[in-house]
Amino acid sequence: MGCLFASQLAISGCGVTLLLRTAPEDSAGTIVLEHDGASKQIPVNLCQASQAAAISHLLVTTKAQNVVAAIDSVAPRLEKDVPILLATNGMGYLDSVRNVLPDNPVYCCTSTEGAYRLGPLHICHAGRGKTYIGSPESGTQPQWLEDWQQSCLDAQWETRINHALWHKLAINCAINPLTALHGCLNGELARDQALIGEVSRLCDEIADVSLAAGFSNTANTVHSDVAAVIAGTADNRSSMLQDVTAGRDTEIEYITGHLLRTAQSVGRETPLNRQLFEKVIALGQ
Ligand code: KPL
Repeated sequence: MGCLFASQLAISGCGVTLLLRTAPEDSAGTIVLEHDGASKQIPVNLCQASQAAAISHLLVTTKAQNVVAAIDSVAPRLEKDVPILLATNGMGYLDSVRNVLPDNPVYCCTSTEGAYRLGPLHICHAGRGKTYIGSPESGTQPQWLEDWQQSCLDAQWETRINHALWHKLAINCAINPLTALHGCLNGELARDQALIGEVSRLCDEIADVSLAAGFSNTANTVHSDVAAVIAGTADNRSSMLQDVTAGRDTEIEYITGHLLRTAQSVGRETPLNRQLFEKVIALGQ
């Protein structure tokens, strides 16, 4: 997603620098973007994060568990007014971000754009979607959003971004742990009778917590929305399955973990989600 956003912003004329963990061989880089059978080369600047010059806007597209370390690595180059946009799966990292950056305006984003990685700085833009950007702490629409809206991204301001993030989290809670544990494509969750039952029971728990936590829209639609996402992404390997297969840390702490913490704070029981959480944690040990 980082390469997709960077390439679209660069195409529309924004100066874009990709901040990397390690030093690039050359500071002039190229993102290769495949879309609709055509291949485009988009020039961008490359720089090791720890060597970055002053940053005017920071977009973070790391895995949830790496958000704070990524911000920490550039914190000395961030003036207090630099906006930070977090485009990361899951929820529950905002307090840790605030420990590092107490003053900066922080925004969150969730997107239905479809993109996957073909290699380093090489992506396929598989399907167009919408990108919702908002302030989790009740800020107002910033001017830089116009840069996003002038690009090919269909970006819009979302006043209730926490609801949009929770809705995405609910879908990820129902799909990602099961696919990671069973090593199956998303579509298998709608084909296997036992898995169909598990998805439904997960959604019952998620709906219950959503209602108690004030996310009634998600509570009302989670069963049908999860079914629609499973059908629409039937051939996908979920991001959690990909992490498990590659031996990487998963985002479980920020997906199901956040659901469990929320459930506890509103006094609801979520035994099946807890069981899956523990099993996914055990996979990484
Ligand atoms: O967001 C996803 C993920 O894999 O993280 C879904 C919607 C489940 C698509 O695979």
